[in-house]
Amino acid sequence: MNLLKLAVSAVQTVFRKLYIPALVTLAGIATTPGSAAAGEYLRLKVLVIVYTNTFAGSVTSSEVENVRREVDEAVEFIWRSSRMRLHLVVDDLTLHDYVPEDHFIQPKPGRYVLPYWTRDGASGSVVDDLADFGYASDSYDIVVAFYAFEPGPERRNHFGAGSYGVDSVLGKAGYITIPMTWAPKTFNDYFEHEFLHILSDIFREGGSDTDLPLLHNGDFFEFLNGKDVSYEKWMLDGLTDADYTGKSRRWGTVQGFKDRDGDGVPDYSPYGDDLRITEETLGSSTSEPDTDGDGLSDLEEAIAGARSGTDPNDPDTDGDGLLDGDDPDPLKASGAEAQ
Ligand SMILES: [Ca+2]
Ligand SMILES: [Ca+2]
Ligand SMILES: [Ca+2]
Ligand SMILES: [Ca+2]
Repeated sequence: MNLLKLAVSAVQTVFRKLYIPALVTLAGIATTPGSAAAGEYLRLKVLVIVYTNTFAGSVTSSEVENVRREVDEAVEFIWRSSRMRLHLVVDDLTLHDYVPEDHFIQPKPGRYVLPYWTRDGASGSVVDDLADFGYASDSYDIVVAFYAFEPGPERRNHFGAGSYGVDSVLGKAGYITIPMTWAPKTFNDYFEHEFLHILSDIFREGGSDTDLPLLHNGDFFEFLNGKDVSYEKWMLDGLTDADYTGKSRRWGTVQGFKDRDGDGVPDYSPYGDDLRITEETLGSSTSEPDTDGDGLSDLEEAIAGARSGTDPNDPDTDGDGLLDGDDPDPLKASGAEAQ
């Protein structure tokens, strides 16, 4: 670069820094410091299998529907908790073939877990089922197998959820196994917990120095923070944008999105994805980071609670007279007792 070019370049930089904002202000157009017209999220592909018929019980089609609904809630929870940086694309497979007892392992006596292989290499493993249905290698990042399991009195506490880490099935996918014993009440807790194990694995194997520690200290966390604070949300929220999208990994793809006001909330779902929360689903402005002017940005509103947010179009969501941005608990009217 010669001196003249360097000088021109410097002048252009100064011009951009000083004069363009000045002109925009003169023209009466609001500018947002640090605004960006785009953002990125990590997209992981997940296959959710439901085995409806096992030695330990069977489930009805409405119970299968319930699993699908719960998984959908978990997808929204993960989207919200990650500050809209992690989206799961979920495909479904429901299998009615009988799964006999000897397909399960017992990591502890009497505690059943469905692995992806079968003991003694017998046919009918999860891996065999995936091959039978023609799933290609590396087509998913995570495979989850829910299975019918109704513990009788003699099987009380004899069940377990688990995860096997990445590179387990279909080439690179991590594997999660969850009995349907707990559905629907504590179902999502287990899904989200096991999911975090796999996510930790994906980050670590992908060369990230960010680990997800304390995965089994949820009870202690609850003791410190109270029951209303989600441990899984805290973990996901603690990761930076660079943790989610800054590394190139074998798992997942990084997807760009339009964000004209730079508030971190996508204007709408990119083609092919069904993002659970966008400016479009919220009905919020794509040109104002704080649509209702209450001091909380549209992103802060959307992620205010573990499973719900404040209203980006209502400055006082709980109607107690305190603006959402000034309200220590904007989801509960001050003075109201916990339900
Ligand atoms: Ca936006
Ligand atoms: Ca707001
Ligand atoms: Ca609001
Ligand atoms: Ca309020």
